Amino acid sequence: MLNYVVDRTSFLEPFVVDVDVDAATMPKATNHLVRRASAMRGHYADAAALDELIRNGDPLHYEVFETPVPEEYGHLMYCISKLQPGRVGNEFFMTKGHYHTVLETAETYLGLQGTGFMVMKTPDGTFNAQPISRGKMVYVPPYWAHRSVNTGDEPLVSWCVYPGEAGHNYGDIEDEGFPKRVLLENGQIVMR
Ligand code: PAN
Ligand code: ZN
Repeated sequence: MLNYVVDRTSFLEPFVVDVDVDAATMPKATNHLVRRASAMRGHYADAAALDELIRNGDPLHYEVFETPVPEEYGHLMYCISKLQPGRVGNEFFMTKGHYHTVLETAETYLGLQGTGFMVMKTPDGTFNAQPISRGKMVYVPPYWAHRSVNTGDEPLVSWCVYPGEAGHNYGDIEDEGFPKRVLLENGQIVMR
């Protein structure tokens, strides 16, 4: 018989969670994070365009639905991320982006609806961007800060999974900024 000792990692009973893939919600989510345009100050190049958006109703930017498990080594956090379409000036709507506090932790993002990019950066400044849409899974390896960008005209919905102990570090990438922005220029999606 395999012996096990429950010490580093909480023991849970198995469970099932309802995920409404079409509506992009977890109906019984206990955590529902909502970020409106006003939560995005400092993130877009065109601060005046963001202020204008905030004055004109402060629209919903993105939501994250989670039913959390212990934030511990061994567990897996999972969530739905739903980012609205739109632009601030010529820059596509995006999430704040973060490093994981435990930098050596990865994340998978399976695209469910919409189209966009996962833009990523290492602490030494290396940049990468991968397309995401229904049926594409972006693997965000350890060490990479990550931000989703919606370049389409419907919500960009993804299913995220990451280690329980990962945590979110927003401050460092906010100070550094991502090396490139995703913009609409002359009808073309460009990164620069
Ligand atoms: C995702 C993100 C979610 C929102 O669950 O947290 O897309 O983006 P921000 O956290 O950058 O505002 C994830 O990457 N979790 O680790
Ligand atoms: Zn993450």
